[in-house]
Amino acid sequence: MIPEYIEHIGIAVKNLDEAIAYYENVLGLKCYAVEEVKDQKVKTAFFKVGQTKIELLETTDPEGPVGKFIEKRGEGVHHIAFSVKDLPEILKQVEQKGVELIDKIPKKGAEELEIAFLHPKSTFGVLTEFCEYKK
Ligand code: CMX
Repeated sequence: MIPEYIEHIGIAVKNLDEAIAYYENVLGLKCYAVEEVKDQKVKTAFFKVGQTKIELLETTDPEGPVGKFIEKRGEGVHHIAFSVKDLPEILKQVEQKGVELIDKIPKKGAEELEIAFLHPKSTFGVLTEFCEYKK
């Protein structure tokens, strides 16, 4: 299993509009999409940096994963996402290697991606996402 590239880096923020303004006005990037992912209890904003994206994450629920993360650890890098081919098969392989999966079956993420997370306790403290375009 070799990830193709870093699809995105997820960054937890308290206020999406304020964070978007920073990425646009200071870094000069353009926010090309804002999307709510109900299943993940987040509102997301996307920027492209070459082939990789920055995904800003604002929680829509204090009890959601990003709400709890900000409460416990504050704003900052929340996860790293690798683009892969044949996500279901890769999840099986990774689990066989003793890594704890958060999602055994891929879910629908932002941007019509199929996504699945590995537990940060199994990945040296980095919440790791695999994602695959199905279209
Ligand atoms: N990165 C690294 N460590 C993290 C973490 C993160 N993003 N989120 C939580 N942790 C740590 C916690 O600090 C805690 O560590 P300690 O035990 O040392 O305190 C440990 O993981 C367990 O945390 P917890 O609070 O007991 O468990 P949670 O209920 O917060 O769940 C996690 C943590 C990772 C299982 C949960 O956040 C999850 O299922 N995440 C996957 C889904 C997700 O993050 N969705 C949002 C993004 C969606 C998108 O990109 O579209």
